[in-house]
Amino acid sequence: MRIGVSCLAAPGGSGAVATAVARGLALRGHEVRLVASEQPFRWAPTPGLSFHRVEIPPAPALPNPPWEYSLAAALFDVSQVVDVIHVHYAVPHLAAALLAAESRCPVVATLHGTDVTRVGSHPAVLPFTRSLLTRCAALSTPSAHLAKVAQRLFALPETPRALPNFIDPEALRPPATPQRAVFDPLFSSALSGLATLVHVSNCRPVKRVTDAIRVVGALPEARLVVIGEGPDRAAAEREAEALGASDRVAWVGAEWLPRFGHADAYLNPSEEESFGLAALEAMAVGLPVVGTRVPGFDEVVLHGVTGSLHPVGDAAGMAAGVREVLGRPELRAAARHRAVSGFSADAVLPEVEAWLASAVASWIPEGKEARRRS
Ligand code: GMT
Repeated sequence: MRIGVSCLAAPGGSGAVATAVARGLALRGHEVRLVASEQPFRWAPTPGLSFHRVEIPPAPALPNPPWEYSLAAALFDVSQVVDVIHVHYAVPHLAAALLAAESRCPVVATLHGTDVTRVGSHPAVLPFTRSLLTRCAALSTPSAHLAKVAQRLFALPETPRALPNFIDPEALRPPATPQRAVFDPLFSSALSGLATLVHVSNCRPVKRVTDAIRVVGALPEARLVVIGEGPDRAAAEREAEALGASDRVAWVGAEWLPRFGHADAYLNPSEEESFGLAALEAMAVGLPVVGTRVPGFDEVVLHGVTGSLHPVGDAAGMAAGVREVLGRPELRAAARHRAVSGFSADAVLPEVEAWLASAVASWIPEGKEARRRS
């Protein structure tokens, strides 16, 4: 197939998944064009994969740069030479793709979470989002939970297909001998050897990064490494200060990700998580996950088996969960096993491929709109 993929370029789960799908399908012999504002953060040159940058013309008369218009223009170009356009994160990619593709090729969408739960379902845009979703040739979500939520929110005629986030088990491996000391340079020498928790976050309110601080605040025997930037970071730093835990929290860049397997546990206190790619990646390198019992996330992390789940905001419960997983070293292997056996690229990519092929095969252009055969 010739496939156009459209996604957000900035660090985040949807861009990571879109890039992994684009690369994986290219490596399986498809011709893939990835459209974004810049090369997505996980971009890597791959045979069969090309990058199409969205160029925004100067428009001094407009209040904002015409982003959606330019995205549609880039997708219009791509739509001339592909069999299908696959958009990730519905807002605004879906509107731009449907406008661009007209009746030339089908448009399919992967909904990732907040694109529909927080943005697309806002009363100001809900009827429009619903119209766009019903004009897609196929819809997918990373979890069965989000599929149900999307169907209910938008009164969709069919449940979207659940196609989980996935990992490459070869690229993400646990270290042969985990060594906490790897993180010692980030902390004062007095804190050497403390249990190490890690958390990756865009520090949006939905991630509740401040709860991660409260968890480590309640655990004098632990320290926390956060990869994250975003609106709630300053509040999280103030919380650490207030709890007297600043010296046990280090904020680092993404270059530390490959060392995460040396930590003791991954913290994920989100109030909503359609799947939880960062937690899955942590599991792949052998970390048990302590987080919140929110639907979607509980399809990835199994309480008592690969981690410990607690009510949203229950920092004391999560701190107890950390103590529990620290006492159960066998959870490292269980976490790795679940990541590899349940969410491996080799298992998921063929499903994505078949889903796309079926959308292409069953699509009939109807007037100027693409509709499903049903
Ligand atoms: O979680 C974020 O803030 C990033 C967001 C995104 O769209 O980039 O992630 C969402 O999509 C990921 C990939 O499908 C999922 O693993 C995340 O759980 C989901 N985030 C939320 O639902 C909050």
